[in-house]
Amino acid sequence: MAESVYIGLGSNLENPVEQIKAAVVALKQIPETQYIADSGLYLSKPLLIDDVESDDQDDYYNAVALLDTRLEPLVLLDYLQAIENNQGRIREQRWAARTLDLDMLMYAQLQMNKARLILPHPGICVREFVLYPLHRLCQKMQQPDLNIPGHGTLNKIINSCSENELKYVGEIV
Ligand code: A4P
Ligand code: MG
Repeated sequence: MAESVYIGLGSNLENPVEQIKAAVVALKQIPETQYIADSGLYLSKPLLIDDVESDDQDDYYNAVALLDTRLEPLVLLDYLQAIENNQGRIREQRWAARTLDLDMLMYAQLQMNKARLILPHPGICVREFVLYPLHRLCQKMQQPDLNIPGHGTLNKIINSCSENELKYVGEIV
């Protein structure tokens, strides 16, 4: 059976819009997987953690995509990480600037806590650059609400997350 999976895309290095576009092309080529739709592109201020020397990080482009897949979660993660690597992702430091980050936000209603994969993604409920694109994508799919396992419904969670300076900038074309 195919399962619905939401993927968060993010980039703030080396022409981020082109990085996101290339990632969409690559996501469409994952075997046993269908690319259903995406949120379109958003511009967001970098969310930083204290020990990252990155006060001068560029703004991010972010998006959320919906896939239907027959792949198991860890197999899909392998494909996502291969796409990141193909697009020149260097993992020096967590939360450092990056050419491409592909986060598995949700895999159906699965909850999992393994070293390689935590589901839903731990940041999902506090990040405007995840919640607002996800909400727009659900509206596009005419899906009135989405349950985020362990957290509650998207419509409720989004109410306690400010948009900050998030900006919708258009479709990914
Ligand atoms: N991993 C565990 N769970 C998952 C999951 N659900 N999806 C593991 C993907 N990977 C998952 O990830 C580190 C490890 O997490 C991987 O080995 C994987 O097996 P990474 O992509 O190598 O490192 P990272 O992205 O620097 O760390 P992390 O914790 O994934 O950070 P986030 O949550 O991706 O946040 N600001 C804006 N405006 N926009 C952004 O997109 N992104 C980040 C990074 C920070 N600030 C941002 C943005
Ligand atoms: Mg990541």
